[in-house]
Parts: sequence; structure tokens; C-alpha cells
Amino acid sequence: MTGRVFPPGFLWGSATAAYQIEGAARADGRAPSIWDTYSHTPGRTLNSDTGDVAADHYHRWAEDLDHMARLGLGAYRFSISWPRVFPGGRRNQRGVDFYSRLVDGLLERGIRPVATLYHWDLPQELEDAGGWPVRDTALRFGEYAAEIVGALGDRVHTWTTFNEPWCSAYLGYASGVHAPGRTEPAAALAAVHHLNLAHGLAGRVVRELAPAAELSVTLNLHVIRPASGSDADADAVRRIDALANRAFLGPMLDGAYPADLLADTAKVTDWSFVRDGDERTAAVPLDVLGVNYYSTTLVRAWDGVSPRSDADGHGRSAHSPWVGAQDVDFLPQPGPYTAMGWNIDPSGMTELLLRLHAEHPDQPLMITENGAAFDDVVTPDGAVHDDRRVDYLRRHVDAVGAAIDRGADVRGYFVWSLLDNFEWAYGYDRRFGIIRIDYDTLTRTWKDSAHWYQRLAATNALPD
Ligand code: PNW
Repeated sequence: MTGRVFPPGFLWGSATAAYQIEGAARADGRAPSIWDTYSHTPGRTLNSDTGDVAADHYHRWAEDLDHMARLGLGAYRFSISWPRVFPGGRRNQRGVDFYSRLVDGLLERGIRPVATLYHWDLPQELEDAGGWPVRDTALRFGEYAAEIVGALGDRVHTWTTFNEPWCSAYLGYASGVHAPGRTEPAAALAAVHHLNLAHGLAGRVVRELAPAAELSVTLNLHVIRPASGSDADADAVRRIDALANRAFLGPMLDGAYPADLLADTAKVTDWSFVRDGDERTAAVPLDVLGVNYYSTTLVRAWDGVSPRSDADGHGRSAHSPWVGAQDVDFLPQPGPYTAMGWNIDPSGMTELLLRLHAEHPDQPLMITENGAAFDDVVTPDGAVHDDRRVDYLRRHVDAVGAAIDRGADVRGYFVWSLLDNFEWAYGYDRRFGIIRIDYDTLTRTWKDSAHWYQRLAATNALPD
């Protein structure tokens, strides 16, 4: 796998998200988001960690851009905090100025800005008005998008509407392990729809206000495998594929929900929140489809008798994110595992990219997240040896190359993450960065993986 060369112009980037790195939660007119509320609610996050300070990127952004320039990155994927730039539905100029400086700083360093409009930080006032289960939230998202796309426009190379709407809908409103922590299955499906609708509305805004920019969305598509070759297990795969993947790919790429999804969930909701024209609105053509890949999923049909595994890796909630699929069981998988407990299987990366290529041959693809949390070893001299992360990245980058060899049109790869950061419900306990954050001093230290990634970006080939 060493020595593999990537196509000329292949983009090497890194990714972060606003609430996970910025801190400065009350600075310069920022209003609370659902993640402020959730992380400040006792018992919701590990060690009661919050994003109040995080990596303090809001104040250290210039230093972080210098790290990216030294890494030789071609692109940086970050997210814009809605409650920072549009609190209460009004433009907050100081918040807009922060992202304007960030974008200019990237351009000065020759790094393409890839901006995500929504990486999970819904303004709390909109959750108080019902959140993603209500249609009005999608309309408010369109207004916010118009404001910030109007302000930054074509300086942003790629506008991404949403990061992982799967997480927002099912972890936020069904299992409750993410903000706002609700456990209402029907509401989760309404959230799915309003996220799809909001994607289409914002996509149209991008087309109109930033015609030279590229448009994308990032999905955490699941690679789902059956426990056996039985018809029942194949049907379990089909059902989870509908909830996890086709609930978004259907409207966004094909302009319609899959019929089996509506039938499978008929006992949960009648989908009457879908209005005429919504599915077509969601299907705004994408310049690039962003794919986040970490792990695989193993399912079987549950016989109703044997003990369940429920090893779906989505936390300790008593509530399943898999709305209406009580008769599907999630099985533990062979290791090795990352510190998240997620199994490591690079073959899933190749499989996923080839599936997307087969189903949508003309759709350019981008890996917008891939990476791993491990307990890094810090030596007395301050070096951070993260061999397991280097190995994880090497094998997954190689798996991307294997998909390209077999025809997939993959344009780039973004490592998650540039910095250690607030890993949602797991707080600061799980570290995904290629740069270590000392949370006492907020100093940044390159891990071995950062040096390795620097060579990859410089040579456009897998280092030995
Ligand atoms: C993604 N799951 O989150 C996010 O886009 C990042 O913000 C996050 O830090 C990263 O992956 C690592 O977790 C996910 O439970 C969170 O399946 C949870 C799941 C998937 C992705």
C-alpha cells in the first residue's frame, strides 16, 4: 500500500466544527445553541464537559491557520456557528467578521475554504420553537444561509449545507445522545424531512448568491453488512439502509423518499409533514457529495426471543436511533477498535465509495471526514507518538485510492480532525486530532500523524 500515488490535484485537507473548537461561547454577541444547553445539563456529557472554551480557536485562529499552512493543506473544512452570525434571526456583524477574517486568512495562505452551514449548533431559540421537527426551522435556515452566503459569497470555494443530518435527526430526537436530547421517534422522522428540505432551500441560496462556488452536503453514510446470507438478514440490511442512507440520498440526489422507508415507518408516522414539491426542492444538483466514513455496521433480523446485542455504537441510551426497526439487532464486530469502540475496517471505505459511484456515476465524491480517536502517548520530551492513528489513516487513505483505481470519482480527503476537540457527548476524553491540544495551556503540539500527513500532502502519495 505504500507508494500509492493519487490523481494530480487531489485535495488533502483537514476538518473541524465550530462548537468543537471555537470556545468563546458568549463572546461578541453569540447566542446559545442546543449544544450549550445540552452540555450544561448535568449528566449529558462525559465529565460534564462543555464547549465554553474548547480549543479556543476563536482567539487562536491565526495560529491554527499557520499550522495548516505548514502542514501543506490544500483545503480546510470548518463550520459556521449559526447562533454566532444570526442570533435571534438578525445579523451579528462581529460574528460574521470572525468568519470573514478566517476565510481571508485561508485564501492568503492558498488554502481553499470549505464552509459547512450547519454542524449541529441550532440556535436554542429555534429549538424552543420546536426544533427540526417543525417546518419553520427549515425556513429560518434558509434565511440564515442567505445572510452568511451573501456576506462571504464566492470567497468560500465550497459551501456545504449540512454535516451528517443523520446525527441531527436520529441522535438528537430519537436516541437523545446528542442535543437537544429528545426521544421522540416520530419527531426524528419529521426532523429528517425538514433537514432535507432545509438542504434544498439553502442549496438554492448558494446557487443564487454564490454562483461561482461549489455546492455540497456531507452525509455519514453507513456500510451495513448482514450477519448471515439469510433473506431475513438481507431485509434487515435493507431497512437500516433506508433509515440511514436512502432517507437522505433519496430526496437529495433523486428527488424522492424511497417507498420502502415510508412503508417501514408507517406505524411511527404517516409522513404528512412532506408537502408537494418538498422532495424536488431537496434535489438541488451537487457539485460534490461529501462522505464521512469511520466504521461499519453489522445487523441481523431479531427473532424476538434470543438476547439482543444492540451494539450499534451509539451510546448508552435506552432509546434506539433506529426508528421503527425494533426487529433489527446490531451485532458486535471483530476488532481492532478505536477509543470510540468503533471497529476498524478500511474495506468499508472502498465499498461505500464504489456503491455511490455505481448508483450515481456522474457524482463527484469527497471524503469530508475520516480519522480515529486513540489514547495518545505523550513522551517526557513532549512528543506525541500516535502510531495507531498513523496506521488507521494510512489504511483508510489507501482504501480511498483503491476505490479511485476502480473508477470512483473522488476529489479529495479531509482528515478528522485538525485539532483535538470537544467530541460531543464524550467531551474532551476522546482525541481525534493530528495536533494535540493541552487543555490546561491550550498549546498545540504536532503528533506523529501530523508529520505523516504533511508528507502525504506534499508528495500526493502514501509515505512509506
Ligand atoms: C462525526 N455515530 O460525528 C462528526 O461529524 C464530528 O463532529 C465528530 O467529531 C466525528 O464524526 C467523530 O465522532 C459522528 O454515533 C458522531 O454514528 C456519532 C456518530 C457518527 C459520527
